[in-house]
Amino acid sequence: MSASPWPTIFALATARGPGALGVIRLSGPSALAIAGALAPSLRVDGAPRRATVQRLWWAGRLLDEALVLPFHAPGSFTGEDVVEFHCHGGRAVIEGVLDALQAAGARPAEPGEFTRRALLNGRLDLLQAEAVAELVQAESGAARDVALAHHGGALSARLAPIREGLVELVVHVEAGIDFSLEEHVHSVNGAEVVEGLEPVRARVCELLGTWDDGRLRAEGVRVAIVGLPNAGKSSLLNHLLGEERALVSEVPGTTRDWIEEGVLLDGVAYRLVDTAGLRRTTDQVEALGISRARERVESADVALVVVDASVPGGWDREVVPLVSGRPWAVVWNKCDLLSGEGPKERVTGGALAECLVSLRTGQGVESLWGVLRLLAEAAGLGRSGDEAPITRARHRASLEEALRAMDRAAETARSGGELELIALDLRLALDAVGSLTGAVTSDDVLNRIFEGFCIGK
Ligand SMILES: Nc1nc2c(ncn2[C@@H]2O[C@H](COP(=O)(O)OP(=O)(O)OP(=O)(O)O)[C@@H](O)[C@H]2O)c(=O)[nH]1
Ligand SMILES: [Mg+2]
Repeated sequence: MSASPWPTIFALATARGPGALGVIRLSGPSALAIAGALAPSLRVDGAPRRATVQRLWWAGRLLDEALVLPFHAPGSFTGEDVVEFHCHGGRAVIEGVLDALQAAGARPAEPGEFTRRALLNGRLDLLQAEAVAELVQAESGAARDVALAHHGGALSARLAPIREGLVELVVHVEAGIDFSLEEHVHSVNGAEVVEGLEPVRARVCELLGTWDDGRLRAEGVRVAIVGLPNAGKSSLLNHLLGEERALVSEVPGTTRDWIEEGVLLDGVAYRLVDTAGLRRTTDQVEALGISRARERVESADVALVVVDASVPGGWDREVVPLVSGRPWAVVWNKCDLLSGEGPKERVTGGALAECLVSLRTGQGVESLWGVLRLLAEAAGLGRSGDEAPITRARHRASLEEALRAMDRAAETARSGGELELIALDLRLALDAVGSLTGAVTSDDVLNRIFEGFCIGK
């Protein structure tokens, strides 16, 4: 039995609902004893990590015949004694086993509680714990690759030299404070601090430079589809998805609320957001839709402006201030209705690309994917080429905090300021870096991170 101070917890680790298998996890000091109470033939003191088929009973009733897999502390995911029950995935079977585990003395796990224990028992650091959630949520190959790199410790490894560099500097500066009167101790001077900070700073900046790429790979590229009513925005969404997801009609103002759907392109997820056509309207509901459309564009990484090429006034220059600030392109649509060469109007205001298509006949639509890729790359996709980029706002905020503290320390050193002040800022930088891996982390931060987990992880 492990010496864990926490109660024994359980949860269904696989998705709820009928399935071939439902895996239930049990972790904590009483895990082996509780497993033994359900599975009388289980040898709880037997070899760990050996799966055996067991009949599970409770209150004289047979609940399932399941594969039971015990792990002994500390050699388990959580670092505690753990038992996995690979049950038949039917609702009644799963409910029966979960009820029995509770009756036998375990309690239902909170979201992320298994991973949290793994963290607290030193089985994972915080970046790796986050990667567990990233792996569960990964929709694209790109997101999976980044999550696996993080899970394998690649990002933590990038932070190690940053930490070491800062620790070395802190030691030097603090020695300078403590032994300033002793001649045999070399007291650090300002120039040495500034010089010593240089390579550490460069590493932090390099990591910060991976943010856009990392976020786009991990979360996907948010693409806002905007334009005047009836331009063909919903037709474009449907075309890119390959299904009739949004209503298309000749009535201007068909789309009211925004519609978001994901699609994969070259292993990267694109989150396409169709929005209400932009126009002045007295219709209250439509106006609400339009204001939501504006919000979606503001939070998008890139935008596709759809324009009806067949009508004069199809190009709406008022859209430019809305989409600028992110890479955007113009999709001239309805080219099947054009008699001459191309649209008579010119786009004004910095579009990255233009393409001429007919979403009705399919003319030119092959170019749309290339345009999307171009926009995504302009937004930063693939820019870092880094195996383990930073992916979360938390990562960026901590690194920026470290950078600010380092810059303050350098400034103090340059202007011949107190060593105490320099040491203080260096320690703050160290804390900020430490908060990334969880070396220095408050309960509040942990709560916020694990809130995002699902139960059973
Ligand atoms: N001729 C022609 N008609 C098209 C083309 N693309 C879309 N349409 C038609 O244009 C009309 C409007 O298309 P939607 O996709 O609903 O346009 P929208 O921009 O989503 O419109 P709202 O939701 O009202 O803002 C529909 O009748 C479509 O069938 C095209 O390439 N050629
Ligand atoms: Mg529409």
